[in-house]
Amino acid sequence: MSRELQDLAVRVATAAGERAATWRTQGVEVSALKSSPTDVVTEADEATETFLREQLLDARPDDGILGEEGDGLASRSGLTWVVDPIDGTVNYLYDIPAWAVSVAVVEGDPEPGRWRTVAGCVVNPVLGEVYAGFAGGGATLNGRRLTASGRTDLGRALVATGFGYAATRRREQAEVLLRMITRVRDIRRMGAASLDLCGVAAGRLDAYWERGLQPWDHAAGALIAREAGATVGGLAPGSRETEEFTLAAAPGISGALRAALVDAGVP
Ligand code: LIP
Repeated sequence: MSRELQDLAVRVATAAGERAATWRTQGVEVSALKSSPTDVVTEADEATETFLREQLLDARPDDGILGEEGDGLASRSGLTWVVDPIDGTVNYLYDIPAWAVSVAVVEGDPEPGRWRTVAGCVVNPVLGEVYAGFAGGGATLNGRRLTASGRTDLGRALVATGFGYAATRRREQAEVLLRMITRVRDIRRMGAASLDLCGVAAGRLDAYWERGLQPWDHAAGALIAREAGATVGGLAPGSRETEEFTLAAAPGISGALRAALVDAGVP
């Protein structure tokens, strides 16, 4: 069942990514602002989510939907699809090739920290990269098995993070980064949480952390990173990834990273 759900996620996310990439080449307009003047949504975000919903409900009409751009749909089957039609919206708006379609399916209460993620897919259409995974089945990139980094020295770790849209939170996040930047190899800020999490799964990053992620930002990428052997969760050991805090790291540095983040002032 889990593999079949993964295959459905791959099919619909790949098709949605092709449509979003086509719209990108035709030009993109901001259609609305959300939490701040820089938190934008484009017509492509909305149209891509509509497409994802149609495809998923056509295949599985009793499932629920939790998406970034539309109203929630309660599940009658116990499964809910958690979708981000375009993660990395600002990158998409600027035509920076670091945006993704993220599709996950979760079992139980569709709340991060309470759900059980069953399968997921993150597609970067510009690079032709399809990350996928299912619970207990491992994670892949274009069919190739993924394994998280074997890094054991935080001082040689390449880490990624991100910033919220609210100025006050961005200041707090920058102050933490100021204290962290001398404790790691270097920092990357890609602008799409799903790709950051998949970067940890692929060993392209040794770790990633961020506060303030929405459920659809991390649902698929967290599963893929976990299935690749990364330590994934909140700031406290054993906690789950939520809006409060999301971390994914090579197991050999996860403890040191958490301690350094606490020391750097992460609340
Ligand atoms: C984005 C996240 C990213 C975060 C951005 C933004 P969106 O999601 O994927 O990690 O740093 O501020 O929230 O808004 O592009 O779907």
